[in-house]
Amino acid sequence: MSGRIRNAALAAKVVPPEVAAAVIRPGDTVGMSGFTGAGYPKEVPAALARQISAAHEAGQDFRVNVWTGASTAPELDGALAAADGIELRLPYQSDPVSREKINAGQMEYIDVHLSHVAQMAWMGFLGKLDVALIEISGITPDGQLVPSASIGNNKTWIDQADRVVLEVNSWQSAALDGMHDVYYGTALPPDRRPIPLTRPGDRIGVPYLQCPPEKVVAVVETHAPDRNSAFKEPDDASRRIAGHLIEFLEHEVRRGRLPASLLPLQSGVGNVANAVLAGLGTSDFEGLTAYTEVIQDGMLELLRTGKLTVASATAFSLSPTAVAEFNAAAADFRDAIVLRPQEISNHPEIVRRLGVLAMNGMIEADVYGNVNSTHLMGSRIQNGIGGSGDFARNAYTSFFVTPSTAKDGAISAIVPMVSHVDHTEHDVAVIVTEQGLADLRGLPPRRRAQQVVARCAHPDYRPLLEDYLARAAHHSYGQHTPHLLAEALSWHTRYLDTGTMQVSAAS
Ligand code: 0RQ
Repeated sequence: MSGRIRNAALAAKVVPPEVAAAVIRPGDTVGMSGFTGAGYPKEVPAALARQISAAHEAGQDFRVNVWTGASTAPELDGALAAADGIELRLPYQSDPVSREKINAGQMEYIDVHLSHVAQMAWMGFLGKLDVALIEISGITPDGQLVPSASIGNNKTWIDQADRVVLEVNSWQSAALDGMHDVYYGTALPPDRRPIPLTRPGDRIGVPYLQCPPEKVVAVVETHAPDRNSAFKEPDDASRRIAGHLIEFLEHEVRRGRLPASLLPLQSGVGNVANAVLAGLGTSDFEGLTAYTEVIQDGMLELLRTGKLTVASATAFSLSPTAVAEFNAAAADFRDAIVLRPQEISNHPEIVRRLGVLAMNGMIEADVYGNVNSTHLMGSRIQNGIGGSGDFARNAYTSFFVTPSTAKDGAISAIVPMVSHVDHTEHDVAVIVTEQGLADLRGLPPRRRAQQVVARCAHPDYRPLLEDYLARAAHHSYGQHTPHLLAEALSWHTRYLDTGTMQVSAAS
């Protein structure tokens, strides 16, 4: 035993992963821990996948519904999807095997705002939760659960499930103990009270997850790393996006629209977001704070250098190098990092109160500022909306960033009309590409379009977009938000027909 299970009653429930997996039956709904590759169960899902495969080989139907915090890793989503073991998945995922199954119509997927998931479960909108399968990093002598590298929806899964299976992972740093803040004060309407959080570093809850011991049906010990891929070194486009954004923030400080230490930062996942954080590291800003979902490499580095004084999130999302650095010095970060349930890290009330600066990636934006974060060519899901909507709608200023083209220039990320809408023009304040930055605040639609095309579109596509807008200005049904509907939608079909938006557009 690793010594992480300090409660005798729960230590007596330790079993091998296969025995724990057998608690899960065909048709069950399982709430699993895990958020952006951190804190997900490592061994029971794989054992479950083997049991599902064996059942399929014996001609039996065996699928489960999987709810998580957000994306997990190959040992969970990948293994279960490869075994054709998932009937329905929610909320955010980024697993390539699952993505293929979802886009082939073989797996159901519900894409939900991350702050909504817990309350949807409490309200009963999602159906019954049978099992909670939760990675933790330890158990206290009095049976409280020390969370792992993410909290996500674990509080809710433990509360709602009939049966709880725990994976106690001794690979996770023991210094995580004390870093979490689990708020048990949430309620359903009409009994809701204000959430008493007014600064990103406030602690309003308790450090441990609570679970009645009789609900725990199995405990498994593991010693296995979180799996996250390494970030790419910021490329030229990412560095230019970061540069535009930082110049804008400096300008806003000079105009008196932001304090010198800015407002709490939220940064999405991915390489561009990481490059922006790296850019902030070399900027003159000091005393920064973060109220975000994930702490990725760039944010850890800002904490290490002292540029960032405090970071609130629900999970880590660190590359293998950064995770090794964190685990070696986790105690040094304990006062500067607060991990919370995702219904609090992403809570609209708090995001609005703090005045968060929200920076998220996107697939494409249209000239009027509507943003597609999820669907390639309007129908093929990439990941999911994740927390981007929680932050974008409620932010002080919401930024969306992307390179101006995809697929080696064959696709423009600025289009007349997005092929799928995740964030409407009402929730998008600033669009940034490597070409420049369009500040859409306070602009009516036609002026927004002019700014987006002039500042953000790639020069290869700018004339096509200008031409579109010029003709729409004459032939559109209405002149408030001019569009040529058939042509707007044909941008995407041009790519599907010919492999480029541009060649066909010119023809
Ligand atoms: O396809 O993999 O086949 O090459 O889309 O593109 O550039 O690698 O994407 O890592 O920057 O993520 C929006 C997906 C961007 C992400 C998104 C193709 C492109 C590639 C992926 P290939 P990149 P990035 C908090 C915030 C929603 C959730 C969120 C995301 C693939 O930021 O998931 O914000 N956001 N959460 O080639 C067709 C276009 C394209 C395109 C890119 N315009 N048309 N294909 N691609 N642009 C965190 C959480 O919530 C957990």
